[in-house]
Amino acid sequence: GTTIRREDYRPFAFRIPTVQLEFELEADLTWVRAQMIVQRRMDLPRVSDLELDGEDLALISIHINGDLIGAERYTLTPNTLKILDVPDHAEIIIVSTCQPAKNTSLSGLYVSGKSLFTQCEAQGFRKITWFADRPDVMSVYHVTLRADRKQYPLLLSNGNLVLKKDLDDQRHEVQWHDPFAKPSYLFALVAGEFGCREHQTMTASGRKVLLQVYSDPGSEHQTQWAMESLERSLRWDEQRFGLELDLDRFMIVAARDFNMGAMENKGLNIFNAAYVLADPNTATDSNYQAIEAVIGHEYFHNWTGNRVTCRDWFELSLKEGLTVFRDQEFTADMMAQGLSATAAQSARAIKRIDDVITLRAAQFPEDSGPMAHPIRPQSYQEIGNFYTATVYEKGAEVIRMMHTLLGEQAFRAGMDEYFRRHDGQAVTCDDFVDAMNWALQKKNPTRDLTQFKRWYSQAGTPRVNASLAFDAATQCCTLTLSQECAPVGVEKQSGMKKLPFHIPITVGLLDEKGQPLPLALKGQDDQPDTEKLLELTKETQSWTFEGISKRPTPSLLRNFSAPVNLIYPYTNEELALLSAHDSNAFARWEAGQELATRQILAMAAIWRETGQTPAPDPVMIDAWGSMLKDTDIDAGYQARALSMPLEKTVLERMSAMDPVAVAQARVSLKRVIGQHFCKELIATYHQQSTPGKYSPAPGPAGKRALKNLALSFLVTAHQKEAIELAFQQFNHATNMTDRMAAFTTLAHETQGARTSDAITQFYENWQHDPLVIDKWFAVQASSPLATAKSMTGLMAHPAFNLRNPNRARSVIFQFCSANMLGLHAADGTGYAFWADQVLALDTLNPEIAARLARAFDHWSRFIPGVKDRMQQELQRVAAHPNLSRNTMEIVSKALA
Ligand code: DPP
Ligand code: ZN
Repeated sequence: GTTIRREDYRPFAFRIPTVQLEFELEADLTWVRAQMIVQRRMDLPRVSDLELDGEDLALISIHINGDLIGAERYTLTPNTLKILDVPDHAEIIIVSTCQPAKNTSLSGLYVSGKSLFTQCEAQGFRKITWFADRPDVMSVYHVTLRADRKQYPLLLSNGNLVLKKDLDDQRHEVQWHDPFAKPSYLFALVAGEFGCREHQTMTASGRKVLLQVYSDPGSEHQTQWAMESLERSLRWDEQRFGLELDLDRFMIVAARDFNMGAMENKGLNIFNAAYVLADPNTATDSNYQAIEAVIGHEYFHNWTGNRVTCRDWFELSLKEGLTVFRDQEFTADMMAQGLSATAAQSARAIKRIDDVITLRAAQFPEDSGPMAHPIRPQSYQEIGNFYTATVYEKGAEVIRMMHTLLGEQAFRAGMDEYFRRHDGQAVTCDDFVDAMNWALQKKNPTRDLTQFKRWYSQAGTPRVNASLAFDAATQCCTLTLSQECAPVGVEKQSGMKKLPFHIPITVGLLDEKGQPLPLALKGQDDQPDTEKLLELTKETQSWTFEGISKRPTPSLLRNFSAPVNLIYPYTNEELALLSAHDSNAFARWEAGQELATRQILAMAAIWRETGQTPAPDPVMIDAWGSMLKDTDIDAGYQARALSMPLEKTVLERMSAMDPVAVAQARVSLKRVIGQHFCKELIATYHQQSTPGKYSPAPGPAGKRALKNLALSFLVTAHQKEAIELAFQQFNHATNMTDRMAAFTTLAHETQGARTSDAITQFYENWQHDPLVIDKWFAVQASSPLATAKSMTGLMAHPAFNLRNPNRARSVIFQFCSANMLGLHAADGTGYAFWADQVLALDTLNPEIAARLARAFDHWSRFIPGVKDRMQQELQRVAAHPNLSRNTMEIVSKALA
């Protein structure tokens, strides 16, 4: 494939200040007229031809300044239209057609159900009309939509509604105007029949705005939470960042077929229905939380992404990292709202824990594999492959580190400065850091973020080794931190010399009772705190604390203050001390997880040798017992603390990954705990009931999480009474959270007629709701009992449809990336299934196929036997003729 490089960026030689689009919308053939004002940029070297992008379009005509031009005035290749020798100022009209019903890629203009939708990020607009389809060309759009009144009663586009009229032939016309200049990737249109929930509200400055949530007719009762989340998002951005909605109306439309989570098109967000629709009977607590987070995320893009956008796609993290950080803070603030200071700290810790679990499960593996890239990549073959956990989640971590280094107030000043400098522009990550640097230096002129910028250009997860030296004679304790980060991914080939990162590390020290010690830096602190932010900027640095009478236990990387692997030679007893007493709720959770991870690793090693798993260290069992009995802590927090670490996170710690051993060891440990604490778990189960009306609020959601965790431990332990409880809960649950929890544990841990009845019954009760049926498929595909053969059976079910990404994800992705035992079955059928599905998806939807292809990124790190078979299937995919550019980039990098 062709590699596109960041350093090759050149500004576009023309401006296109206005675009008028006209559509005659029809599913089979849509006619598009694009009229644009084109002005040659005199501040740049002169380029005579106007080169526009296009894909799968049929050209009908081109006019320049009123004249129809002939074929001698342009050249046309499959993906470019070059108009030769254009005047300095020109009005260009291009008429073309496209075929939405044939568009299975779900990028550009496409059909979903009976409706038409668009998805233009990153490069879908070129499938609608020829254009300079790049984010640094910003235009004011006026859009005219014409379509059949009956089939498409609702016609939406960006901005404000300016005109609506009926036409002859049962058709009608609607015109929209978006007053803000925007890049083409933020264009959107929707045509179809929808139900609508509306809400009038006021911005902080007193402007009236109309909020609308559109969804399939009859699903309006499922959009209340989405609307409430949208209103909360408006308020939060006003309060925390002083940012207001800038349009008269803001629309969200739910689409059943959608490649991603959602899309922040100006004023017309298009969402995967999974992140809009919810009611207590169909959505779980985590669905509710995800909806609020994604609605917040897309809404926050209106400023971080739309008002200030990216210069080119290498700068994607400029908007994504920042907006993920903003949505994380939004959720944390919502969770902590109205709580006491201590309760708020634990609520924020829960959110942080959930985000760190995601980062470790998705981003850390990426950062150590063939697709490793800095948050601002240097090169790509297909930009669709770079909507990654690194750009998003690690990008958010990098913003969070700046927030930690600057503090809330200076960070806010930096944000204000960023908008003051760049509103209405397409800019770079450097521009953002420069604004933050300005704010940092205003606070302290001696500081700067120059070294910090390395987070944008170097990939990989740094490893920070910590050691502690205690000197009883001087009562001093010295903490030494050293960092290393070997080249990863493309860095390996380029022989890049990596430089030390600027790493903020928040630490505390605990005495032998677990009490916090004052941290008096030698000769510096008059009034020492019990927590310190250390800044590691060199390869190795030491800090000496005075007045410490006994060797303390360090509490390191509190709140996960940097996206690094921190290694310290803790004893299990020290970890148990931290897990029982650390005043930092995040670090307390982390210590317990480290204890469990060590157990699983040790058990996996012995299982591999002997087929047996040894008994876990009593220190770990005791630690779990104390956490279980600690009734002072919040139930949601307790549920996180008692959970087993994810298989993926444990695997990442093995030099030769043995997926089956890890899965077996993890389940054995869970079983031992379930058996050991049977009485306590049953008590916990009964204590955490949430009678009354369902609410997704953190309080009751936390109770359900703890109750259902207890149930799952007990069922894994094959506790008879618990299996009975699970069936009862499944049959009598009054909300989907409880029903799904019971259903999952039964389907995964039990077999027999009652279990298969439950599976049948679930389908029969919910077959009318596609999002619930996604859950039904997902539970079966992630079951330890699932095999490639049973997957083929599931895919033959009439409700399965490979073209619907949510359905493909619920079956194929669940099996290939969330089912260790199924994928890694000894007969190799799991691997062959993966390859078959990558190839099947690739002809329909390359973006989704390439995502699935990534499930084999780590093939070379597996144990012999496993890795050879994975490699063979990768080679089979790579050798397939006419592979999409998307999938080709993934498999060729994996095999390189
Ligand atoms: N920009 C979208 C989002 O992350 C994805 N295309 O919100
Ligand atoms: Zn985003």
